[in-house]
Formats: sequence, C-alpha cells, structure tokens
Amino acid sequence: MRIHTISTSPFTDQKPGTSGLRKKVTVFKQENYLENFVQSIFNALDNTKGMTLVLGGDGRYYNREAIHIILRVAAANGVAKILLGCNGILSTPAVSNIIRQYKANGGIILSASHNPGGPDEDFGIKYNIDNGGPAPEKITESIYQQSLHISDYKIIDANAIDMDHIGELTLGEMKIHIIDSVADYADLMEKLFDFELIRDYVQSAEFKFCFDAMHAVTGPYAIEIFEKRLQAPAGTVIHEVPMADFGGGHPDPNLVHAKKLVKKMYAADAPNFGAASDGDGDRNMILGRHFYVTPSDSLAILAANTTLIPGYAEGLCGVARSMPTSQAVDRVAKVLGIPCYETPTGWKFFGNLLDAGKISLCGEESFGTGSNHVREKDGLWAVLFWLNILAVKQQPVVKLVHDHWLQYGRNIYTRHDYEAISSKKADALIRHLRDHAESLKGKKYGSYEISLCDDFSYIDPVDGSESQHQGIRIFFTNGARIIYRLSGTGTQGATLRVYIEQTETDTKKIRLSFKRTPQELLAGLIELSTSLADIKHLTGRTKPDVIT
Ligand code: G16
Repeated sequence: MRIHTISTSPFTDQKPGTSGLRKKVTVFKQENYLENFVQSIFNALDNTKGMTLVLGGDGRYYNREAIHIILRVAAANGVAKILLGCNGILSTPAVSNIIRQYKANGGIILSASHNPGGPDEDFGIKYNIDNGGPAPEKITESIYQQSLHISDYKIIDANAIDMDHIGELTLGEMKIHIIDSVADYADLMEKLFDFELIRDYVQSAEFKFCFDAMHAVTGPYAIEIFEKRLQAPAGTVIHEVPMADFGGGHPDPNLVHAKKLVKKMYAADAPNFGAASDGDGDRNMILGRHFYVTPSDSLAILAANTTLIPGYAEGLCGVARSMPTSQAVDRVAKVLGIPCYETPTGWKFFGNLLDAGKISLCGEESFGTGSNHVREKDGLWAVLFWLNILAVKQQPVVKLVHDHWLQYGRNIYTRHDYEAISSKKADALIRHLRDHAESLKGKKYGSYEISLCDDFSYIDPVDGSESQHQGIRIFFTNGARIIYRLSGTGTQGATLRVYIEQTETDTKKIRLSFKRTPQELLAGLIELSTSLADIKHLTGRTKPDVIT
C-alpha cells in the first residue's frame, strides 16, 4: 500500500490541557487538524516502527471517523499492531488495563470525558504511555512543540475497516486486532473485589442499587459487571446504551447533570446506593439514600477501609491527592502512618508515584479515584470498592460517612465553577491574586485570618520535574483553605474553579453539621472567596454555574 506524504501547516492551538487535546468537533474536522496532531504524537515518540498501540474511544460523535484517520496515519508511520476496541469503544481505564496487560507501547484514547458530544460539541484525543497512564508533561509538551513545527504527515489510502466484529485484519502492513472491549476489564475487577460477597449483597431484599451510565461508555461494562457477573436485578443500570451524543445529556456525573439518578436517590422510595460514571468511564459519583458523598470524602473513606477489600488486604503504602482536593485523606494517612502526597490537578501526576511504589491509592475532587491496578482513574472500580465496603459493613452510606467524620474529623468542602468566562478576564483575575499573594498574609476578615497565600508549584519526587503555577492557595489560621485555578479541560473561554474547604474536628460540631448542607456550613467562606478574588467585578458573574 502506498504511503503518501502530505504537506501541511501547523495549527497553533494544539497544546494538550489537563488531559489531552479537547476541542469542538468542528475544530477537529478542519482539514489536516487530526492528522497533524496524530503525526505530532508519532514524531514526539521518535520511533514508531514496530510499535503496538491500543486504540479506542468513548463512542462520542466523530469517534469512528477519527479511528479511520488514526489507523491510516499509524500504518503509514510503521506501527506494527493496533489493539482496537470492538465498535471503536474502550473506556479510559480499560485502555490503561489493556496497555499494561498486553505490554503495548502505548495507547490513543478518543474522548472529551465529561464534556457533551455531538456535531457541535466536544471531541478529544490523548496519548497514554507504556505504564498505561496519561503521557507526562515532558511528552505532552514535546507533542505540542512538534505540532507547532509540523510540515507534513504520512498517511496510507485505505477503505474504512469493519470495526464491529472481534477478529484480526491488516491495513497495509499493520495488524489490527479487534478486541472485546469489556472482558479483560471485568476479569480484572473480579480479581480485586469479593464478587461472591457483593453478589449476595446486591441480591438481598433490603438492598437496592442504581447505576447511571449516562448513555456513555460504561453502559456495556456496567451491564456485564453489575447485572451479569454480580446478578443485580435487570434495570439496575440505567441509560446503559452508549450514544454518540450521550442521549442529548451532559455525561458529567455530578448533582447537576446526573438528573435522573439524583431524583431517584432523593425520592421517598430511594435505593440504598446510587452511582454514576462519565463519558469515558474514569469518573464516579457516589450517593446514598438522600445523601451525596463528596469525591474528596469518598477518597478518604476508601483509604480508611482498604483492608476490607481482597485486592488491597495488605493495606496501602501511601496515598496522593491533587492539591485542590480536600485534605480528608491526609487525616486518614496520618492515622495509618503512611505518606500522603499532594500533586497538581491531572491524573498524569500520579503515574510516577504509582510506578515507584510510593502510593497505592489516589484521587481528586473532580470525581476521580483510582489505585495501582491501572494508571487512570477508574469509575466502575470506585463503585465496586464502595459496594464491597457496604457488603462487609452492612450499613447505610450515610452512617458510614458520619462515622468516618466522627472518627477522623470532617473537611467540609465545595467547588464553585464559573464557566465560559472570557480567557482574558480569567487570566487577569488569577494574575491579580498572584501579584497580591504576599500582601494578603496576616489580613483578617471577621473570624478568618490569612496565614499564607501562594501559587502552588510541584517537584515530582521521582524524576525531579517541576510544574509551576498550579493554582492560587489561600490558607487561614483556623485550617480553612480557598483555592483558585483555571480549568485545563474546557473548550470554551475559561472556567474558573474556586475550591472552598473548612476543617472541623470537634465531634459535637461535627454532629451538628450532619443536618446542614456544605453551602450553609461554608456560607461565610464562600462569600469571602468571591470578595477576595473580586469575582463579580472582574468576571461580571454574580453566581457560579455549577456547584459540586
Ligand atoms: C481530567 C483529568 C483530571 C482533572 C480533571 C479536571 O479529568 O484527568 O485529573 O482533575 O480533568 O481538570 P480541570 O480542573 O483542569 O478541568 P477527565 O475526567 O476530564 O479526563
């Protein structure tokens, strides 16, 4: 098959963000746009000859077309073998597992995660390395540099392949193995968790469980794991059919977007346990009856109960959280006597710590939790972890969380997002805070006194690489924190994220806090977060678009 070398010009907007390159479908559909980026990945990898790569996506609009293009560019670049998910579908944690299990050189994941899909919505692409995790910054930066200097890409002519049947094909000299998207992942889960115990639990008359796949990638995985292997009643999984536009929904598992699940979990006859995952299956939201578990608390609770789970019976060697994630897990680590690392936002920062055996559990406030079983956060894994804990403890979710707070203390927490504000205004707001950081120290606002204000930077303890400007942190003398940073995953303007946290260790006050919402409990600090950054004046916004 003939390899064509096509002349092209660089696009200047191909800098990967927190998790790969995310843009509108209309941007990706521009002539040469995807080809340029894929060739830039291959150029950054140096030598692609003979490589084995995993390829798949969350099934969103443009998934199939993109796969055809990537296959043709890969074949032209000498890639020897592609492991492609059947129908072009693979969840992000499943890709991570397949890379590791089959010792592939890396993988390309097509997803814009929790962002909506459709002709006018979002698409994304990211490269994962041979440990199964997202490419670290030095590789994403090299891909970006390649994209700025690209002058041609290689591609072969080929008709669209049939990706809907398991089997083997060739494209030019490249082999394509079309693999079952679900089986290896489900087998891995069965090794980590006590499926027998969970099976009895989910079948018991008192237990009702609802999992919302949000018409995204986890549908087939959840049906296989929950309804087939664990024999939960049919209908346990809702929105189980993956759709290119996620059924018109926004596949973000939070209280705003997982509407049907949230309504069910707050109804009079609510199930005991509810959960949801996102577009590509790496996020999770956990709910009890009439009760929402913040992702930060979820991470801390998993850490505190690890030894109940067969795959983690030996306990944890260390934990990590992203900087804006609440410090709830730090308290657990302290009690367990294990290290707790604080990284910038982005799963890629956990990779080195996991590979070096410094941590075995990690998570983020952005609905992500994971462990050393793969190198991505893992939505269904987190749900199974919770199910396993519940099956052992036989307690309602709310009691488990309340008992956790009473034992370890409570980190009352919320995140306020101001979406699609102008990038110029958002940058000015952060710059203003950064420039005034020094002068804020010692300032008093009612009962709050600022003890420190800085711009978070991180030195990777494994390879010594440094990441600067990772978010403005304001610490108060009473243990409270406010953090400001700009999202690296949006596709429209800028999203300002404000993270607000207050610690409470007095058990009497913790009991009193049970009946009140974080928004009520944090009202003073929330008010302060808007005035300290002058949000209303600098962005023109009077309230956040999303609260988690
Ligand atoms: C991605 C990253 C996460 C990050 C999240 C939010 O998740 O993998 O590590 O916490 O984005 O990032 P930001 O605050 O910059 O928008 P996902 O699920 O979107 O791939």
